[in-house]
Amino acid sequence: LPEPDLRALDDADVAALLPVPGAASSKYRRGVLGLVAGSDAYPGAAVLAVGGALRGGAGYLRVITEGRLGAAPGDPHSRAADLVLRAHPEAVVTPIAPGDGTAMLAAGRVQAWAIGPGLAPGPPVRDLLATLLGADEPVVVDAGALDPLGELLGADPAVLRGRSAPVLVTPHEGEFARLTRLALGWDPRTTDTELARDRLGTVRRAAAATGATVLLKGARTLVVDPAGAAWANLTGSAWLGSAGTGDVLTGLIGSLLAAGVPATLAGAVGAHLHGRAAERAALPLAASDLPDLLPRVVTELL
Ligand code: NPW
Ligand code: AMP
Ligand code: MG
Repeated sequence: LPEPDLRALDDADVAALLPVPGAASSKYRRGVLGLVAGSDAYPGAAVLAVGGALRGGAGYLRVITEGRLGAAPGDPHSRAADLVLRAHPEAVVTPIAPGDGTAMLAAGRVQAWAIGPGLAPGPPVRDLLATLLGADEPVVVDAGALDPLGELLGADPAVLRGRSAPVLVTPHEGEFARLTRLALGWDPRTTDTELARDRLGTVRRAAAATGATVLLKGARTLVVDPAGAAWANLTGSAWLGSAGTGDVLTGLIGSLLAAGVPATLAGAVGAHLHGRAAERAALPLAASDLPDLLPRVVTELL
């Protein structure tokens, strides 16, 4: 690696960091993840994120989808919830009205949150996110929750500094440019040039300025915490560039956070496992193959 201060995890490191249940474990102690994902427009993103979370080892998965609280099965306002339950009956799913943070927080015992896959960016998601940031669990923010986070940071640059638990953002390059424009006023065209010139330095500046741990996805995924500690991911392949793979990663990282893995390592371990799953996929890979491949990857590691 060209940068001396850039670390990378190997399989042995990841094996040592993976949460493994012990005799005193229970579904609650292994980690309860609250996953806010999926809408009428993008129900599939919730299914993919749930797959990543379950195969990331979450002990208990609470899924909040955008719809309408109390919507009966078959109601269009429970579309994402219906699909998730059909694919993953072990998930506990609640459709809520867009922006209804009270209903969301009523989900008990949540130890970490993941928010964004398949959500429509806008004021309702911004309100949900503000509610989560006001609580004190670690949060992974992706996809439709990234612009809302950028707006919250733009309005109050210290919004993440007051909380004791970390926030991990997982943008692709397009989302990174939008997030840094909204949060920090960076010009998106300059950001693209800067990323090409000095990817690590640019992500470091974003992490330091926002107070979030930043996982920038792409052919060379980097994870950088606000203090500048940085990991490069060495697994995966260009076959990952297909719709929905990032949604799987978000659920996977969320479950690691819920199990107590520190944010930056949860990002690095999640990216490593996600990439290994991609390396084992039959080609061309589809995002929904990845959760099914994670058990082989983890079994081989442990
Ligand atoms: P361009 O084309 O390069 O000029 P968006 P999204 C730019 C959900 N999904 N990778 C690019 O600009 C997600 O969870 C649901 C990608 C483009 O204009 C989100 O909620 C699925 N884009 C929602 O869809 C499966 C890059 O950014 C823009 C880029 C939207 O997510 C699919 C795209 O960003 C999807 O996961 C890069 N490296 N670099 C489902 N089955 O339910 C620049 N761009 O508009 O946020 O779109 O990533 O598809
Ligand atoms: P998303 O854009 O949110 O669906 O996330 C895409 C996922 O695919 C991330 O994990 C990226 O790191 C990965 N990915 C996309 N393009 C490539 C590439 N060319 N090489 C390796 N990984 C990629
Ligand atoms: Mg995505």
